[in-house]
Amino acid sequence: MLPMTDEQKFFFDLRGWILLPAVLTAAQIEPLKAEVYGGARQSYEGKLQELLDHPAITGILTEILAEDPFVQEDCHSFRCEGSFTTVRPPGWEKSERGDNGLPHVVRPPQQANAMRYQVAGGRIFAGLTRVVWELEEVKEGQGCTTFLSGSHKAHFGYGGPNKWAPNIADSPWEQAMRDTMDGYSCPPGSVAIFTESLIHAANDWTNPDNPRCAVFNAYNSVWSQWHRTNLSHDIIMSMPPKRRTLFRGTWQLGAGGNREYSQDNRAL
Ligand SMILES: O=C(O)CCC(=O)C(=O)O
Ligand SMILES: [Fe+2]
Repeated sequence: MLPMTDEQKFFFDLRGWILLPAVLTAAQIEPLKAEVYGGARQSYEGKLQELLDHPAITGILTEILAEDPFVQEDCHSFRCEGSFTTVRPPGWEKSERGDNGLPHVVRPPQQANAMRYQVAGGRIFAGLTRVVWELEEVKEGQGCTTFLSGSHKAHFGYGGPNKWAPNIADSPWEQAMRDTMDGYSCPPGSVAIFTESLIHAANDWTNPDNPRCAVFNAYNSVWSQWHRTNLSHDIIMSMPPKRRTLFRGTWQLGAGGNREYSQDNRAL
């Protein structure tokens, strides 16, 4: 497990997202791509499950989702609560997504909530966190996920009529916000990590050279849950014991804490 560097902490706190370029080698990417192009819908089975607790991200997730006393050798100190894959051929349009590419968050960070980005006592707690594995080359401005950097710490609303809306719907500043959003270019095998309190959006895939082939995994604190788990006990049992603990029940109090996954200790 690689610890999160001070540079990564600085930029994650400042912007709400970081990119880890070229984490995977070409030889490592090939079987993962074959699974996604072959129809894998999530990252729970096959080789793709190795991405769930890949050593390049576990140190970062431990830093931004856990407290030191809960960091153990035999279990992960954070939860995985969702996964999906996407294949977007050249010409794919954001209208294929339910949200039509509307910039959104999990919950608006202007009001307190359990999924919110926080910093206290010199530590980050990132709430619902997304890890995106890009298995094909990405060129900025041609369809990657985009971010309104810094918006995870916004104190004022997005300008829309409903302060509880988890998106910028009907804001008179929509175009100005879209124009301010950042993207990234990266080689295949790179990872983007962002807090879901950050305004972010899906975009038309206009890159004519290759499809987008990406895996989106969602993580949270061992004490909180946003997504309903969509994963069978049998698939979890096919994972190594430590990886299984990503899916244990969402609680902690008790002798020895909550360190093992089992059929009657699973997040539902
Ligand atoms: O499809 C995309 O690029 C955006 C994905 C997204 O909204 C998310 O991961 O929460
Ligand atoms: Fe999203």
